[in-house]
Amino acid sequence: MDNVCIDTLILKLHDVNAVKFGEYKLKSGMMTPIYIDLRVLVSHPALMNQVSSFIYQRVHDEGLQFDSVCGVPYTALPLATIICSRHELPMLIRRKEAKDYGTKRLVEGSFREGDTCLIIEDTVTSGSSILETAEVLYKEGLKVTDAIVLMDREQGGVEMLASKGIRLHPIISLFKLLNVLMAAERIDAKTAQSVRKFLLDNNTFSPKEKNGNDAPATKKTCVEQNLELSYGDRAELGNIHPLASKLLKIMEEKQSNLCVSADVTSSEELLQLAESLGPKICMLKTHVDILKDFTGAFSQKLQALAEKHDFLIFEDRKFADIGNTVKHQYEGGMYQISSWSHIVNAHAVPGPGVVKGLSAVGKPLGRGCLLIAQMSSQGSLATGEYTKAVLQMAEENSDFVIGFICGSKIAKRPEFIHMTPGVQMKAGGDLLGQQYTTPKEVIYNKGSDVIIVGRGVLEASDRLEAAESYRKSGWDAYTKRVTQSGQ
Ligand code: 5BU
Repeated sequence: MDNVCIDTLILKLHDVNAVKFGEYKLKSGMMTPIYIDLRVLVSHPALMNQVSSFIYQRVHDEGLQFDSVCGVPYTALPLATIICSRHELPMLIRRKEAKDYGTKRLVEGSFREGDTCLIIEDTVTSGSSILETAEVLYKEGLKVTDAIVLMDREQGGVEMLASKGIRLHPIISLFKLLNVLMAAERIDAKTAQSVRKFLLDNNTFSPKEKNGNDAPATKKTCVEQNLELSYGDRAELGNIHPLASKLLKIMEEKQSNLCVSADVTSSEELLQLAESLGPKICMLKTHVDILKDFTGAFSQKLQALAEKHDFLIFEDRKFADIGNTVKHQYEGGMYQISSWSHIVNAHAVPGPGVVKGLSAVGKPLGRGCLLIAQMSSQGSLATGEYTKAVLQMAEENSDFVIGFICGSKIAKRPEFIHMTPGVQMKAGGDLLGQQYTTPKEVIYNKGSDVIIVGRGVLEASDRLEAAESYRKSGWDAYTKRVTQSGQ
């Protein structure tokens, strides 16, 4: 079962209206912004066969052992029938109500006490329908250890059934479905995000039932299962720094993980860049000390453009002194960086004092800091144990540190943002040790979040066109990564 097949199946299900977006009521009475209606499958025999093949393939891949198969009535019943008929497996039918004549049996078909029955279901929300069917089977002396479901709404069904001793094997998860529909432009990012939020906020399983622990189950589950959260999902995480959340929202809304490094020497040129490239970027990086004509008025104009085009300003100051000194460097002097730059960065060389000093100034202003965990330059000493120590320093100061400058994803916590400089369309380098990697390599293969591009844009004959091609490249690599996660 390769990725392409699952993606195609998802699109076909969407084509036949088995997936609907709007306001719908679930069996439980809960309102939902996404509705899965697999009853329509009976009108599409080819699709019905494909779905049955996927289910059987999963049974096979998992190496499941059982004596008979039972589809949860009614939608999964024909699916179970196709599978059993095709593969000559004995099937059982669970009646919804016992007939009031004849045998009055609730389970039709032959079986022996102690036989294991595999359950097949079309959609799972809480898992209660599967449990109901399992309980009827238990009463007849049958065992149920596994269930296969085509669509898992990821609202706690897996956990609930596991707590009752049933392993649920989902074929398509709603998070995956949203990513595929978004990549195919069937739904927009906003819709996907609001559905994800609904799913995260409406987990039906309380672990309390099982072990007395009150912790909410769903948010953890996504991360534990190593499912890639979208930028939008990460923006909503409970522990996230407000500035990191803001940046991730901008990225999701503008479909841009591009930060342009505005390494120019005149304020006017920098402002022109901000005005023209603003719509394409999530962040503008500055080296304010290379400007020959910096003024307070310039920083105000830059802030106005950041507001207008909705991007953040990142002054690449690379603070690297004792806490007391960086405090002054950040707040005072002629640049007064803290007054206009949303984000700054720092080397971890001086130890945690550098973060404490910067935080004393920046935290009350809602600013954030990136720690330099790795550098793009050849022969950089920021590697191995040093990088690990930087990660540790970030963990201990996550009320101010929002992420890293790094070559690849180094932190598991989705609250941290990874930003990578040294990016051009072609791998290579310059004469002074800079090393370049491509947007696809950085975002798709290395798992970073933001590409930082300077000369790749600045030296292009058409800067706007170049920025757009970096934006598109970075965004395509991200959508591909998110779409393929969790499989
Ligand atoms: P380039 O023109 O894309 O090579 O510019 C890269 C920018 O990122 C430039 O402003 C550097 O100062 C900055 N940078 C970097 O290239 N590598 C690093 O490791 C860090 C910053 Br930290």
